[in-house]
Amino acid sequence: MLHGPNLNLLGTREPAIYGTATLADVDARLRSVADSVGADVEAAQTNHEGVLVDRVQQARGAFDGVVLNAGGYTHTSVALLDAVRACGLPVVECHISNTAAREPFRRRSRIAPACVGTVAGFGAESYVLALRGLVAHLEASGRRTG
Ligand code: CA2
Repeated sequence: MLHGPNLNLLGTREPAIYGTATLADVDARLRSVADSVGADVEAAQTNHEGVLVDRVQQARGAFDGVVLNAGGYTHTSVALLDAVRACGLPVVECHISNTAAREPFRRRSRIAPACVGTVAGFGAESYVLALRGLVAHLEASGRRTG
């Protein structure tokens, strides 16, 4: 699970858009859902584009797939698109808010073309749905190892 910029602020500001769950709450819930389906989740957050690129690159060989909430870099980062493409793993794009219903600049995702799918708009539950989608995708494609 990779969390991008400003998501460390979850639960502390803008609850009307991003809810009241903290990042620690999200990660704890993901671990519990992962446990229930026999998967392991490692979570990391960074505010830095290059670090996000590093993390996506490093996922290859270490994980079966990635859930990625790239935050604002979703809409701007060709570097992240290239990293998602290059990592060769299934990546599920995830957003707390319904980006399609917000400002026009949030409607375009740079990374979506390289992702297996996108979940957006379900609050913190988006992460759970994204994880379940990723596990289902791995099972259907015979790529689940853990
Ligand atoms: O809805 C999402 O998950 C987003 O990825 C969140 C990003 C935004 O730029 C994307 O368009 C959609 C922003 C993350 C900011 O997170 C905050 C959380 C609490 C308080 C302030 C910011």
